[in-house]
Amino acid sequence: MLQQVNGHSSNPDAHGRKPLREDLQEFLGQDAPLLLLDDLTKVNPVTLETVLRCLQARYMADTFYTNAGCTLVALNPFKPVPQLYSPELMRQYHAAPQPQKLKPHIFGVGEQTYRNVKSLIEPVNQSIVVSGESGAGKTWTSRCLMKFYAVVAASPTSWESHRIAERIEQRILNSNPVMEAFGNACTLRNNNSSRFGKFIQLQLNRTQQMTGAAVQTYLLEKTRVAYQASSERNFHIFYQICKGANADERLQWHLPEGAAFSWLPNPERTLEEDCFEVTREAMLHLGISAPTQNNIFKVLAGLLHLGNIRFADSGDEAQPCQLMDDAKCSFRTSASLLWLPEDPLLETLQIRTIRAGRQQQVFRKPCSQAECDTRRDCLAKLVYARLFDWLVSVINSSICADPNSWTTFIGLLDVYGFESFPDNSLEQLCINYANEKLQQHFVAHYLRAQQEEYAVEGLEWSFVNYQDNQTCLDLIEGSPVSICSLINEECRLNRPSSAAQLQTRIESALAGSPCLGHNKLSREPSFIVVHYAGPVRYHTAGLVEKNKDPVPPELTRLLQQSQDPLLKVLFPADPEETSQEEPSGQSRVPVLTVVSKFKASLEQLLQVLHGTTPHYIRCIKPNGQGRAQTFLREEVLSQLEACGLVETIHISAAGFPIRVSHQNFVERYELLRRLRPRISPAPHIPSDKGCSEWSPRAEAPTLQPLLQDIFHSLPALTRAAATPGGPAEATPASVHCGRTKVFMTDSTLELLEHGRAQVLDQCARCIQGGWRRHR
Ligand code: AOV
Ligand code: MG
Repeated sequence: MLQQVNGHSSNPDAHGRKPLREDLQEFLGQDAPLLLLDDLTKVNPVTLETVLRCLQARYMADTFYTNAGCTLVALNPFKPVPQLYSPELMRQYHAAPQPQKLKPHIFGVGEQTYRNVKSLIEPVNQSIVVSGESGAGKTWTSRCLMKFYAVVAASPTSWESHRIAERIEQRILNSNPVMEAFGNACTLRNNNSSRFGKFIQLQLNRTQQMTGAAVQTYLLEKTRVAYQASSERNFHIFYQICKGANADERLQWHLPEGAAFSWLPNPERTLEEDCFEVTREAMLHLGISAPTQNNIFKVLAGLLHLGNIRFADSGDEAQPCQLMDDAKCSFRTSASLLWLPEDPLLETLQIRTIRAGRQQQVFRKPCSQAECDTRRDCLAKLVYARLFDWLVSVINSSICADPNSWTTFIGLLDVYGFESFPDNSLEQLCINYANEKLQQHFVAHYLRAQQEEYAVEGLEWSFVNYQDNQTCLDLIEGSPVSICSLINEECRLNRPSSAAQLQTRIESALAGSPCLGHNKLSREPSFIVVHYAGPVRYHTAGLVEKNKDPVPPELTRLLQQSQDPLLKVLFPADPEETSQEEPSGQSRVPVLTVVSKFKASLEQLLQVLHGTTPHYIRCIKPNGQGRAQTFLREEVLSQLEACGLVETIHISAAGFPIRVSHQNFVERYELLRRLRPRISPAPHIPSDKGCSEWSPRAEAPTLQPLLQDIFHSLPALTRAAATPGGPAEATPASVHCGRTKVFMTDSTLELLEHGRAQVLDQCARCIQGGWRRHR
């Protein structure tokens, strides 16, 4: 409408809001260079376009951090910027009387978080949630924050005596290279992509010194051990041992120079993450001795050899598949490195045992070639996942403080961001589900912050009707029926069900949900979830099987026979195995599915987060190629959507996105007051508190009568607006006068502009009339 009034046209943004005319931008305070705007909520009005322009201007000027209300937006520089992370700068933020007045920076967030713990009489735990898509800089940011706390929260006196006497902060920092070596890999999106979620609690004592830390991990992508998408790689540690082992170790681990492993694709690519020495050194600092390390790497080499095992189809269903000739050597090497007896190993890979009937009779069934491969992969995944969990527990026991030595914590959350690929499966469902949960947490927090700002300005207004993403969460996890419950039920019933059946069940049982998208134009069975960050199509093929994550009990029993000291620890000979029975008619073992486990860990995480004051850092990748000085607007835009910044724009829009200083407001609309009798009869002073309630503490008392007068002309304007072609709707409650600013909705701005244009038009006609008379 503004464009009509002003004879200016441009396209609306994705949310139907139109860019403002240039003179209006000036009026709203946009004459300041975007570069100088440290806070995106100061771009006025907050639209995707203005937010993008501001971020781009800053990025091109090497300004990578920008506030967005209670969030910090971090653009990935994709180039070294050492001065941005120097200990001097850390100390500067730490020493600043008001760190929020310094330039936006992760150290500003870090310091604010740290002070929050400190300043309160009743200490409150804090958390920093770092999010963003793959390669956006989450892990980098969390690492920098850990370094920041290692500097500012270092304990000056306490020297720990573990196996190596050193500061606890150093040990905590050493957990990073170890976890990254075992849990990160090179993907299409990021050379050092984290394949697990991580929450680390930095534990502080009464004097706010860091005394320890505890790490919790989520959903390691263990399939990567046995399967890597083309152009991707396995976990870094495998390349590290193959490239970095010395001559002795090569002999011991059977890793001759240049050996080829099918689970080790793209070894020719050299990454800085391939440095074995860094990992070994860090492990040593964490108390993992050289012999234990040796044992770990020997087992990993055993897995690499296991990956080279191939079976030949026997051509007879009753006969087990045999090892291919060229795989026999790999088989023996693997058995010896894993210290497993050869015959049972081979038999476990070749033959399935099924227990059935009342007496649980055992049947033996030779596996097909594909089944043999699956069992081989499953064995590797099982070992790797347990090894990873064990490492995390060793790290925890090395860095965790005595419960009596800490009182508060700062939690750092580095989780996978929202994902949408052409082919999405259970992994993406879990990841996006986690993001929905975190988004809900964020929105609740953001609403609170907005509400606080209104309170400071003396506004009585509430976001009570704001819709968050609960409907989508109900679809995914709600009860009694949801996507998770339906997938779990398929697992529990243990019946053969096709991908198409699952699709039909989801579509019919959840048809009423507005977040279940219309599933047309898909040849493969799938369903669509409309997430806050956009719709995602999930393929149902293999979903149930992945959710079961079946581990044939024979595999666990086999590993319990290993003589290897590490495998003995990872697979203790415990008769109470938690792994699930293979489909055998009626399994009585309660099924703990991947989804149920993930849901439980997520709920636990959220419970922890709810007990903290959260701080948010949204990492943004300015381009997909990892190039410095390249800002691709479309890519950034989709991330702003995915990381929920657009949601904050929505929230702003749900309240009063237009904020104008009293002075500017009066200057622009004073003419409405003076010429009011020409548009309408003398105004009625509205009793609605939105228009008539004035704060006695308004900052500019001289402006108060003028403001009041303009406000009084609003009812007349509203009537004028009811004419065809006038602005759609504006109620008195859509404009409020705060202590320092006037707050209004888009429609009120339109209304005011409409009135102003009418007045100017009348003036012009008067002048013209006078001129004609004069002639
Ligand atoms: P991610 O954690 O968000 O992706 P990373 O933190 O691994 O992303 O960042 C990816 C790469 O971007 C790093 O390896 C650095 O090369 C570069 N980078 C990130 N932040 C900075 C910075 N502040 N300064 C310089 N370079 C940076 V993933 O874990 O894939 O979701 O699963
Ligand atoms: Mg990462």
